[in-house]
Amino acid sequence: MLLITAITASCVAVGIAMFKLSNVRDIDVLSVVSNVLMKSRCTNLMSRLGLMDALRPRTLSKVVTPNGLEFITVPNFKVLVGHVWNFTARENDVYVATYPKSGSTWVQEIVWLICNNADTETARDDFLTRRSPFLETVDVGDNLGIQTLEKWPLNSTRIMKVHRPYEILPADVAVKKKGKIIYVFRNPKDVCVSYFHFHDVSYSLPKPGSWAQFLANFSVGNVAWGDWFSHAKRYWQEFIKNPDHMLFITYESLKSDLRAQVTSIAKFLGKDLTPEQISTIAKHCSFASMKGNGKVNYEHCEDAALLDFSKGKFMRKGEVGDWKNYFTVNQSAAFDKLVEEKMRETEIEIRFELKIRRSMLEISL
Ligand code: PPS
Repeated sequence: MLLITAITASCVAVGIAMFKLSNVRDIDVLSVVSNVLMKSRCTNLMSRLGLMDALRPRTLSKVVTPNGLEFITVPNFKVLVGHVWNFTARENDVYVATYPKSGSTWVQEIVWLICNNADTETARDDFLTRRSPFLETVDVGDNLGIQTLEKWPLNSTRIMKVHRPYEILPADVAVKKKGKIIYVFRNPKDVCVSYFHFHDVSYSLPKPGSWAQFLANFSVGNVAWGDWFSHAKRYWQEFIKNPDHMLFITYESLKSDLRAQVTSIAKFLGKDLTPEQISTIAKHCSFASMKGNGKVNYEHCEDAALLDFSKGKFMRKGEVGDWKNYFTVNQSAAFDKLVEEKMRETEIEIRFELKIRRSMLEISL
């Protein structure tokens, strides 16, 4: 009798567990597993023993998105493609959209400050990855993703980072035009160099190979998040068609006149800032300031064994024109030709270097 009761109770327990598990989403499972590994310090230990490299993806994954597009991503992000497409957007959402390594962190911090009365004190109290989650990841430690965004209070502004191409943003955003998008564009030569280094630093990405190999892969879109050219072009088209829905800014203009760009982002978001607030934001968001700020420079991801800072820093150089230290004359000429061919039909002004105006030079002399 006791045995029968025990067997029945076990069957009921297994049944309940299976029912519950069948309702658990794959992204939540991924999040739980990642958090358990992190909290048990398993990944941390592996990182210290130099074993994390063994877990890096060797190849990229090609996924067909719910609207039938082919998208290149890293294996860990594969399960998220459909979830992001179905994400319920809100009118007061702000999406900081970029191709990787184009200045998302910079603009996330600027936007957060614009939306929070330039309160740098509060900003310095909490990680940017908690204040402005990444829509395309799951919640892992202090790096928040889609699950947190889904639960965010209705009356608060969700400022989030997104790297995916325009066509596969959440349908609510791409099709129904909910929320506002700020697209940050950066010249592709500097993007390629920054991305090359980041492939060494990030355990989620495959090793980059040699510079020549990486450049070849980048040129044909065989890298995570796909083809740079179509990414930039499609966002540009949206900006031309729907300037109320999207603002298009460049990394180079942020570098050359940060105050002016902060002002135009604030205007786009319908926020009034005083000249003092603009100065506060510009000062807080200079490269030197952000590089030394542990709440935005991703240092905590080293402790979480997500990034390997022995290979380089997240806030690496923050310059326009670093590509000149990597591209050979021939590589540069071939890439220029590609840019000319692929970007012909857009009017984006691509600045590969910042020209110092003569009058400015004279003033400073
Ligand atoms: S990511 O991983 O895709 O989200 O990276 P992302 O934040 O888009 O881009 C990282 C590059 O932006 C530089 N950066 C800055 N440059 C100038 N000023 C400020 N404040 C700033 N903050 C971040 C960062 O250094 C990366 O560029 P590189 O060329 O690698 O230095």
